[in-house]
Amino acid sequence: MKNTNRYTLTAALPYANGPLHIGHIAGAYLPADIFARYQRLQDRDVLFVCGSDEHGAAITIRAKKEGISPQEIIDRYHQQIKDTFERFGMSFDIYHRTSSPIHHELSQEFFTNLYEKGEFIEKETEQFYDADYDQFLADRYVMGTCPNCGHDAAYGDQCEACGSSLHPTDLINPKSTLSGKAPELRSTKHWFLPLDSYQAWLEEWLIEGKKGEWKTNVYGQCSSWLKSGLQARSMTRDLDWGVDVPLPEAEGKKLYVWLDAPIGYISASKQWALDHGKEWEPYWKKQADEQDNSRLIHFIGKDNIVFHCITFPSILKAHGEYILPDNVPANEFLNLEGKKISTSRNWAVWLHEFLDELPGKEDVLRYVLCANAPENKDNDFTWKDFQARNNNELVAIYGNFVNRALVLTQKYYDGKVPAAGELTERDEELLKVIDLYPGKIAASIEKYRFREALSIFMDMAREGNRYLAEVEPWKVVKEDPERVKTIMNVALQCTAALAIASEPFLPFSSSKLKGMLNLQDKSWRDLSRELLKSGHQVEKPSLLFEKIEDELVDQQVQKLENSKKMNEGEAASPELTPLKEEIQFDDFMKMDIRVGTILSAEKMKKSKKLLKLEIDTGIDKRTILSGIAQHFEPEAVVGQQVLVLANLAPRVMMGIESQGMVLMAEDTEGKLVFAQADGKIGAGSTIS
Ligand code: B3M
Ligand code: ZN
Repeated sequence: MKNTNRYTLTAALPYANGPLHIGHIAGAYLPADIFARYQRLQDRDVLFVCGSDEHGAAITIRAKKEGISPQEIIDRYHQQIKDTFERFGMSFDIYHRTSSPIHHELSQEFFTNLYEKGEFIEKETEQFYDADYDQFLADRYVMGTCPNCGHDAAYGDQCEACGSSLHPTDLINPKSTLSGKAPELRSTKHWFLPLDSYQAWLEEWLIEGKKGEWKTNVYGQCSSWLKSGLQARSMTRDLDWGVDVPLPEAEGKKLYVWLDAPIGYISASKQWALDHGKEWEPYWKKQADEQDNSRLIHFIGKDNIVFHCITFPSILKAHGEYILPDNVPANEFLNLEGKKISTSRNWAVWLHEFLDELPGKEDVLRYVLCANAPENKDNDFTWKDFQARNNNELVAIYGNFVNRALVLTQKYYDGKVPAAGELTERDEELLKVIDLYPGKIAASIEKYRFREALSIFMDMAREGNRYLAEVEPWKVVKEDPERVKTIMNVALQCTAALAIASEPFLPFSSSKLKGMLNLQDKSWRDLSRELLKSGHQVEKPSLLFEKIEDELVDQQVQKLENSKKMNEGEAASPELTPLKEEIQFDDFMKMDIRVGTILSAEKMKKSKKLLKLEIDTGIDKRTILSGIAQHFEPEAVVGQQVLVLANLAPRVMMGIESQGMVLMAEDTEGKLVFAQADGKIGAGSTIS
């Protein structure tokens, strides 16, 4: 039997390279907070940790983009993220950061521990190097043409057009995003974790051991990773930002961010123990009796599954003194108004902006993001649904019931809970709900089914609301005031149960309602059909939730649309790649630009971006692949006169030779337009 008294709960460490949005919250943080609050309410020993992930290319790319140091980036966003989590009611025991000395030391200890055990393989590898910047290039610092789909801005680790994962040396025409030049290949030594040698153990610990226990989306992804066979992964990088590799011969090398980041959960725990005079080992180290091992649960989004289920457990296993994750209930992704959330296109609801613009609506957002959580498949957030759930559920059911119960108690009994008389069957029906529903909510939370748990909570409120609507105390009170005392006692017991059971999901309104009921000292263990004793004083009520009007929703939708337009405009001035090096007049004179006509156009099967064009250049008819498929339908460009760079060296993409380039420009909307071409085809470029 597993120890169910101590829990070590972690929430993915957000990169300190930008603000939080609702996708982060729905994916990892809200489920974690619900689970942590619930376990504390069961009087369990919970350590709930999080912190900023402050290393890796995500930070340095942002710093380069803004022309400031990585330290300035992480200081800005670490503070903003920490504040925003606090305002949103995230109940971490500590929100730490991986740039801290305690984290660097622990990460280096881990590395040294594995190094001294001979767990790493040392290997010389070829890596791209930018001579102008005198630095090796991390995968995201190399861009080029995707060998699979021809996308001309694929990154060294992934092509975002066709999704294939790449190695930088796969790219056609690779360029450094620092100097814009073609990088050199230089050899460099790195230390690899031979994940393949953990394959058998992972198949036993995970595939056998977690079958039926872990969520199918998580278990499925791990199985396919293991089926495809694990490869050795480098645990060090040539970077100027991160945790130093603690080896004399590793000058200038840093730990791979996915080696140090999960260790951040442990270093945060160490810091918490220091801050509070506590022990951190019981939450992370194997205990003499494994029954006393803490239960380690990682709350993450699906893009972090492999690191939390394969890499980090292998590192913990190799170290030998640590417990392993008991569960990793990863969520899928949340979309916004039917589209993928995109930080670069500002297609997001930023949490700090939500809290600024909709003060007092933290619980509404928690409610909606839990009710719509992408627990087993991607799901969508719309402002209309946000309004509907607030008005039709929180206001019309939960808030309405609680308000009626408290208003009538004030009106009839000056806020004193009346003694119940003889119970009718109908009373018994609602009291049975109070007996049963908290247990159902608990069972769902224990299985990480938070949507289900929340809907059971709302059903309990619905039953209370239905009870009052059916027994109508406001009518009965004239001829049978004794009966109404029983009704109001029963209704108030239900209100008290809702106040306590809502805390994991809706901590702000739970605290407010417990205040109105004078129940501040009551907890889950006190839940019962007789929680409120007769004579107990309750306070004058105020509304738990306010109706949300259309204009508030319209404002938010308009704000999204505006940011989309603005971003399309910004796209017209792509800041992604720095200005290329200066060319001379003679260089320009080498270009032969002709006016041509598009004779035919067709989409390419394996590419979202390319159209295959047949063009009459006046000197010949030729094939050119052009990255305009997302801007024009093939039939719309046939007959179009275009400017063709006719003496560009041919290039093979997806097996087809492209002989030249069609010149395009971007308008202020970020749409591609043909560079103006009119005149007889074949006309050459003249310089005015
Ligand atoms: N910083 C989050 C992400 O991939 C990553 C999580 C680390 S958890 C140790 O966006
Ligand atoms: Zn591609």
